Formats: sequence, C-alpha cells, structure tokens
Amino acid sequence: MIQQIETILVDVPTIRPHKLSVVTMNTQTLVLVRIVCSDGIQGWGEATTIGGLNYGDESPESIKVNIDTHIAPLILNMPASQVGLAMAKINKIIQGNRFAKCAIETALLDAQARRLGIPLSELLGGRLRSELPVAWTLASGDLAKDVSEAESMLALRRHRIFKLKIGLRSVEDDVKHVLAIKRALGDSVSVRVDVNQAWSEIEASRAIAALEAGGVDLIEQPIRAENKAGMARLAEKFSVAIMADEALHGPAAAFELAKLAAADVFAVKITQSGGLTGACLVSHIAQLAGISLYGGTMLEGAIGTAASAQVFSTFKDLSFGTELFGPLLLTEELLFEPLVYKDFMLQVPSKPGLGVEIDLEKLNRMRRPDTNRLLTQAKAA
Ligand code: MUC
Ligand code: MG
Repeated sequence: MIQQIETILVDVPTIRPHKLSVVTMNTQTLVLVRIVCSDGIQGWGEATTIGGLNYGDESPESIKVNIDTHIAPLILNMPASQVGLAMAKINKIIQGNRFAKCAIETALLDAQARRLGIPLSELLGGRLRSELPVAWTLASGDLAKDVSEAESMLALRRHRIFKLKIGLRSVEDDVKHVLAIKRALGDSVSVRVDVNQAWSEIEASRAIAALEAGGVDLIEQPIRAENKAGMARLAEKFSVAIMADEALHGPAAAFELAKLAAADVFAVKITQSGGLTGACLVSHIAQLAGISLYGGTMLEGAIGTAASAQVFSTFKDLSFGTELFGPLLLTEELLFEPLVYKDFMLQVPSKPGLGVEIDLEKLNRMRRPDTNRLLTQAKAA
C-alpha cells in the first residue's frame, strides 16, 4: 500500500550564475517526492523546474502544494505495486501538472523496481546502453570565461559537446559570440545553441544561416513554442538540425510536432513529458516519425537526473546525446555516492530502482523548513 507521500523543497546554490534568455539562475530549487510503502520500501521522484515561473507554468511551490493537497490523497492506500493504476487515477482526475505527475510516477516506479530488485530501466522496456554522452551548457555570458570553462571540461574528459545559451543579446552579438567559441574549440567538439524561444522567425532565419555556415550543429527552440508552423519552415529551410524543447509538452505535443514536421530532433524531458512512461511514448512517436532524440534536462539534481538516465538508456536512437549535467551545476551533493561522470559519459546507475541513495541527514539539514516532521530512514521490509 502507498502509505505516505512527502514533498520536499531544497534550495541549492549553483556553481556560477547560469544565464538563460528567460532567467539568470544563482540557485536551483529541487522539488523532491518521497513515497513510503507499507512493505517498508521507499521510492523517490523529482519535479524540479527552472526559474520559478520564468520557464514553465508550474513553480516549485505550486508543485508542492498541488501534490500535497490534490494528488497525494488520490493514491494513498492504493496498492504500491500497481503503478499504472495509480497513475491512471491521477491522470483521469488531475488536469495538467506534468511535473508533479512525473515526480509521483518516478517515485512509484523507483519503489516498484526496488521491490523487484531490478534497475528502473527494466520496467520501461530495458536499457540498450549503460552510459550516456553528456553535453555541458556554457552560460556565463562571457566569451573568455565560456572558452576556459569548455577547455577545462575537455581536459577533465567530462564533456565534448557544448550548448550555448543565447537570446539575451542582439542576434548579431550572439552569433559573433557563438562563432568565436566554435573557432576557439575547433572541429572535434560539437557546439550547439539554445535560444529558449527568444527570436522572431525573421531573426532566426538570419542567425541560423550564419550559425550553420560556422559549423554549429544543433539549434534548440529558436522561436516561440506556439509557432509550430514557423519551426516547420525553419526545419525545411536549413540542413542544420532544429530541435524542439519548450514546444514539446508530452506525447500529444510530440504527435502534433511530428505531423507538422516541425523539428528534426526532440529534446525529451521526463518532467515536460508528464513522467517516465510519457517520455518513452514521446520517444516512440519520434522513432515512428523519423525524428532524432536528445535527452534533455530541467537542471534537476541527482534523483531527476538518475530517472532521466534510466529512461534515456532505453531509447533506440539517442544520436544527439544528453545534457544530464544538472548535479554538476550544483554546489551540494545529496547522494551518498555521486553519479559517475567519466570519459565524456554519465554511467547509468545499475542498482535496483533509480540506483541512487539519498543522504537523509544532509537532506534534512538543507530542506526548506515547512514541516516539523523529520525524515526517518525506513527499515527495509
Ligand atoms: C533548456 O532549455 O534546455 C537545459 C540545460 C540548460 O542549461 O538549461 C536547460 C533548459
Ligand atoms: Mg532548451
């Protein structure tokens, strides 16, 4: 039985300001969910977003209150091992709230996979790979800093794919900045841009032509998410890959984008997809439509990152790699054993469930005080 559901907010400073066109992040608020089952098994999930309400329409606080008030009561006392049934009840009654649903589904699947003694990937069709390429985002906004950050990542053999956050400055300045970085780093690294919807279609046309000529190999969400026809025109016009991110709100949006041929690549995110099974469905739609896949992030901590890795390990095509670097952007580690990044790859955890163990004492010290309850380590059944 599902006995207890707890939502926890943790504010963690970032290692440096992370500048997106929609917000500059100095802190990330992790939204964690813990589900305790009557057999003593616990599952963890995460519903972290970016910049309060700057990026999406669920904030950390709204996710917490909606889970606590509206979602958790629906599934308390339901059988913990019938994850599909619990999620069907939630999906029937609760509109929207994809991030909150993702955290709940992740925690239920984590608990069930632990119960069965298998990695979570094996409940999703089975992993096809045990490590994932990981991009790093250069978002200091400063050319010299971005180049030296990229060089140190290359020297550490941590990342050789770099995504540049642009869209804050003029199109001309952004293009100059990106091409200077591409020239400095050379042909052996992949340089990509994420515009986070900042350009008009006319600006995008002008900029993409220059970026394509300069060797940039992926253009992420250049224009407003709702302008799907515009995305289709850009994808048709340019040979450089155009990727949908903010436009990709789960399977229905994926189907619509595929019908319109509005992207060459999908940035699949577990939260935006409304959960792990939703993310798998998005990947199946992409596969059928001949759209390539990229494993996206909402800059989650280790739990959301491990959950994403479990999902992305099952994708047939993952030709653009992933950006599962969230925990590396944070100043604090909440796992007993951190996720392993080496040789430009993230190792997909192979222990049961998500394959990660939370340091509860540290979490209790760091959580936003909202309750007098302290977490206690549940005894294994
Ligand atoms: C986004 O739009 O992709 C992912 C990496 C990063 O730096 O920001 C996020 C959000
Ligand atoms: Mg993006």
